[in-house]
Amino acid sequence: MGLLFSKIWSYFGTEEHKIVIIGLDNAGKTTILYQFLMNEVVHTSPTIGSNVEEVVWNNIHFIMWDLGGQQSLRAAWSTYYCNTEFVIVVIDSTDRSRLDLSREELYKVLNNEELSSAAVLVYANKQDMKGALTAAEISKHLNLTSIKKQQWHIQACCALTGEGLYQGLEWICSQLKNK
Ligand SMILES: Nc1nc2c(ncn2[C@@H]2O[C@H](COP(=O)(O)OP(=O)(O)OP(=O)(O)O)[C@@H](O)[C@H]2O)c(=O)[nH]1
Ligand SMILES: [Mg+2]
Repeated sequence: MGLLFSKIWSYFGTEEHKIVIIGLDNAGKTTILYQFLMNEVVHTSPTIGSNVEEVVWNNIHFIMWDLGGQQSLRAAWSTYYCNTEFVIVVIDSTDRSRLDLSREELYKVLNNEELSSAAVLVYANKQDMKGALTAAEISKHLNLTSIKKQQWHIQACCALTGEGLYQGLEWICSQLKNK
């Protein structure tokens, strides 16, 4: 009965799926959140704490938590993980000098017990910029193929134009169908 009820509930699109968006400061997390919400580029300043918005796409409701990425704020990321179904990791594809740091932070996040069954979408953002690494290069640098516990996917994108963002969301939806 419980299962039937949850299927009907999800059919009517009122079930909410929690997403946390993480990544180093300046990666483009807040820009991505507001592209999803309003289909436009908003002026951002560094996030202190978090932003949370409900994004509805194809009748699927997502609660998206965009977390501030500055070093002093990263220790607080884990306080947001409870009941998280998806982790979006945003990488500034031009920020070569901090890719090692991004990798370190990524594996700290993925090793958290509360995220052991979450699925992971990596956005290789800022593809519009000269010298941006490709998604394949970023995948290699982050050693994504070593992720065994979680499902993962990498998507090239540009938060300013929105290019690639919905392909990423489509992957998330495909994971929901597999559940
Ligand atoms: N060229 C380019 N700039 C981008 C893109 N995405 C974001 N930016 C710019 O990058 C800067 C930082 O974007 P934010 O969205 O504030 O970054 P954030 O990850 O939320 O940063 P914190 O809140 O400090 O963690 C802003 O000036 C954005 O306009 C992109 O795809 N291309
Ligand atoms: Mg921000």
